[in-house]
Order: sequence, then structure tokens, then C-alpha cells
Amino acid sequence: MGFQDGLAEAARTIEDHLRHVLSDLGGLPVVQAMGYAAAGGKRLRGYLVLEGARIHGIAPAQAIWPACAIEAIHAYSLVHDDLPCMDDDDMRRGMPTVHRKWDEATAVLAGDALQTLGFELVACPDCHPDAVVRADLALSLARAAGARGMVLGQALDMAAEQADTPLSLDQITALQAGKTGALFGWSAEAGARMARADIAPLTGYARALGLAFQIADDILDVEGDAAQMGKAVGKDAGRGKATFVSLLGMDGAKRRAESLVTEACDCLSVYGSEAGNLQDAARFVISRRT
Ligand code: GRG
Repeated sequence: MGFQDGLAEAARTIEDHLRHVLSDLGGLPVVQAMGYAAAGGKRLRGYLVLEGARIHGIAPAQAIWPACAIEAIHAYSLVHDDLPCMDDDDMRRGMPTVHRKWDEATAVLAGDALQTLGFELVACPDCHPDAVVRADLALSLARAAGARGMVLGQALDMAAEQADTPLSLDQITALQAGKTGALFGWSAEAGARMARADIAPLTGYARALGLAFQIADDILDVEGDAAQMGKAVGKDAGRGKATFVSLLGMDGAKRRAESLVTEACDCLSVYGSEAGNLQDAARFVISRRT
């Protein structure tokens, strides 16, 4: 099966499992909003979990739990990031954002509940028979999602919005390592954690992949705006905010993203041909159009 088909199949499996989990929670508006927010998306983080688990011999029936956990946490982050007090976005994944479809209070609660659901999914016995492994998954997920990881990156991003001078390349790299890199890191490492194996090759892989993903995001932002408005100004660059494109130039950003993909693939040499799908995932992050 090719990478695109594998990703589509993983996305369907994750979608079905999340729907099944949410069906146990009743029909309150907040639960409907959780299902709405958790639907769709590329499922790249969940795919990394499933592939990282597969190469470590973890059964798919177990791996689906952390795959859904990371997608629930990712969905929460998007719901909260879209709120008027943060990015104030009206659309997400081609649909109205949760606070536009419902209201702000429902969006805050749905995000909160998606976050706690993520921890529930890795803490439940179906995820892994060994409570020590489940605790390790939960602890590492808390570190990746919280004030050492994604929340730190988001807070640095908000501070940068208020700063007088744009961030340097090192600063923006550190910011993005938290904001988007931390969840990619956890996703890639989860299978190794479940197998009690060395996470180091996957840590290196995800660090490079996460950065390549963010550079590609900045490139898409500029190219999307240029296509729409006939000029090369991305949303963030338009606000005078530093981006990888504003700091490296378009060609420099593309070259950096490509060298990061090579670096990510090289980190996986220890797994031989078993890591082919993870290498394809790294190539995908810089070739995607959304
Ligand atoms: C609110 C604590 C808190 C954190 C928010 C990740 C994040 C931090 C905000 C998202 C803002 C954003 C759009 C960042 C650009 C990179 C990114 C995470 C894009 C969305 O990820 P994809 O492309 O989304 O994997 P899909 O929809 O495919 O799941």
C-alpha cells in the first residue's frame, strides 16, 4: 500500500475509534462539539503513532488508543487556538470553528474535554496491560502538551505578537519546537514507549519532521495568500511577525525544509526498510497542499 492510501486508511480507523469513544458520552451540545472538532484533518500525528507502534511490534488494537489520544489533544489545541482570545478564526478544516457554530463557552468546554479525553485514552487498560507503560505515556503526553511543550510554544507565540522586534531564527525555531514539534515528538515516540524500546531515533526524526512541517506551513501560508491576492504576503508575515519564510526567504525556506526531511529520514536508518512509511510521512509534510 502506498503512503497516501496508508494515511487514508489510518485516518478512517482513527475517525471510527474516536466516534465510538465519543458515543459513550451522551448527546449534550458539548459532546456534539467534541465530535465536530475531532472530525477530519490529515491525522498525521495519529499516523505517526500507528507506524511507530507497528515497527515496534505493538498490536494495532493497542496502538489505536494513543493514536486517538494525540488526535484528541491536537483537536483541543485547534479549538482553543481558534477562539477570539487567541487567533479568532472563523473557519477550521473547511468548516465553521466550534465557537462560531456553537458559542465560546461550548468551545472552551469542548476543548477542555478533548484534552482530558486524550489522557483518559492512554490511561485506560486497553491501551497497554502494564500500568507503568500507561503512566509513562500519560507523563510524556502531559510534558509534550503542557507548559514544557505546546502551551509554552503558544505562549511564546502570543508574546511575540506583542514584541517590538521580530523573533530571530533561533527564537522561532525554539517556539515552533514547542508549539507544533512537541506533539509530533510524542506521536513518533509513543510506539517505542509502549515497547519499552529506545526512543532516541524517533526523537531525532520528529524534531526534524516537526520543523519541516512548520516551515512548510509558513510556505503554504505565503503561497496561499499569494494565490488569493496576487501578492506574496502570508497571514503572519502580513502582521510583521517573523516566519521561516521572512527569515530565510522562500528559496532558503524550501531548501531548509528539504534538508530537514533528509535529516529526519537518516535518523530512522536503525530500523532499515521497516521505517519506509515514516520516511514517506516526512516527505509528505513538505509536499502537502493543506
Ligand atoms: C491553544 C494550547 C494551545 C495551543 C495551540 C498547535 C497550536 C497551538 C495552534 C495551531 C495553530 C496553527 C494553525 C499552527 C500551524 C501548524 C498547525 C498545528 C497546523 C494544523 O495541523 P495540521 O495541518 O491539521 O496537522 P489537521 O487539520 O490536518 O489535523
